[in-house]
Amino acid sequence: MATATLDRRQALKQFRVDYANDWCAGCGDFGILGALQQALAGMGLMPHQVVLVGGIGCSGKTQYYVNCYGVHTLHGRPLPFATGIKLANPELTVIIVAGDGDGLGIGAGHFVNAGRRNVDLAYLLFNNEVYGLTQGQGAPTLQLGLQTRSLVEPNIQESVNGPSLAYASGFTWIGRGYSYDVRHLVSMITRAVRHPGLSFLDIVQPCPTYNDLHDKAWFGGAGTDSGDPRIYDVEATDYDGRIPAGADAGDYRAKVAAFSQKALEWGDRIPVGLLLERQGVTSFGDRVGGRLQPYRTQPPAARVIADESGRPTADLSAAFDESGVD
Ligand SMILES: Cc1ncc(C[n+]2csc(CCOP(=O)(O)OP(=O)(O)O)c2C)c(N)n1
Ligand code: SF4
Ligand SMILES: [Mg+2]
Repeated sequence: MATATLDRRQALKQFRVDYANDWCAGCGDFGILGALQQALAGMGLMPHQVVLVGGIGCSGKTQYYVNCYGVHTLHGRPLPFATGIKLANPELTVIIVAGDGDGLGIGAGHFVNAGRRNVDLAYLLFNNEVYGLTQGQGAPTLQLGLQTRSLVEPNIQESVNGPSLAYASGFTWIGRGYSYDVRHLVSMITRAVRHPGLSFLDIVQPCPTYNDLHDKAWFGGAGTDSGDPRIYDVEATDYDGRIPAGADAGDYRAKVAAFSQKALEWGDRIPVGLLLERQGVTSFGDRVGGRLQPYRTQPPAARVIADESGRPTADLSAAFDESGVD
């Protein structure tokens, strides 16, 4: 059925599944799941146009709970899978759903190198500061000295700042959302997906089972002098993280300096919203298309590679000629 013929409720329903979900009651993952389904429906996408690529973790089960294509990859490896899927079939909307351990621990090398390529993907990082699935070890986003429920002693390692690493690696869109503010998160996921390049959405996601320090009450302002919510919308202030294409070096540096402050702001105030957008950077698909002429009109997924009997039909002579192989 064409999207245009569906009302909002029907559009959302087509991304829902009717089988059991085994996340713990009250987990922040539920807010992300609901926001993701709403965002996909709101963009007018159909399930066959979307691929969710999950890592390993509680977060890595998300693709089972959305009715669309999904791949459950190895721990830390969703980015290489997603890169291949997008390059093979650029028409697909490809979204990574992965934990902070998956993306910034074991998968950190892929994270950095994906940034260099600026593939048109959206990376949704489920940031709960713990390894939820394996019972609460400290994740790379857990700050030095914090002791969450499963740790026998306070965390002995420094944390990784996801937005800063994303910028340093080359991600061209960097934002943050909060899993218990679903309305705002829908808009952030939508913007991350629509960005024509690699986007990183740091989603602050309480894990009520293993992260007993940063729970809903803490994000809501418990323990601050003012009692105000820690989470605030940075775009409701005079902060503007957009860097237009062709910005001069001085403007660029000023934007990045302001971004660095926001990226590191964590404690009594935690900004959500768009933190940085480098506009007009070519995507990896554009670069490949500029080099391999048939790619734009005939990406791998659109090519006929075998006849009806399964015999290969690919003509590799041009590639051999170009490479000088006889
Ligand atoms: C190669 C490999 N090493 C370790 C593991 C064990 N393991 C499974 S999930 C996980 C961490 C999950 O944490 P995170 O990515 O933060 O996801 P969350 O469960 O918090 O959503 C680990 C270490 C594994 N599955 N594969
Ligand atoms: S362990 Fe934590 S992250 Fe995993 S499902 Fe339970 S509450 Fe959610
Ligand atoms: Mg985690």
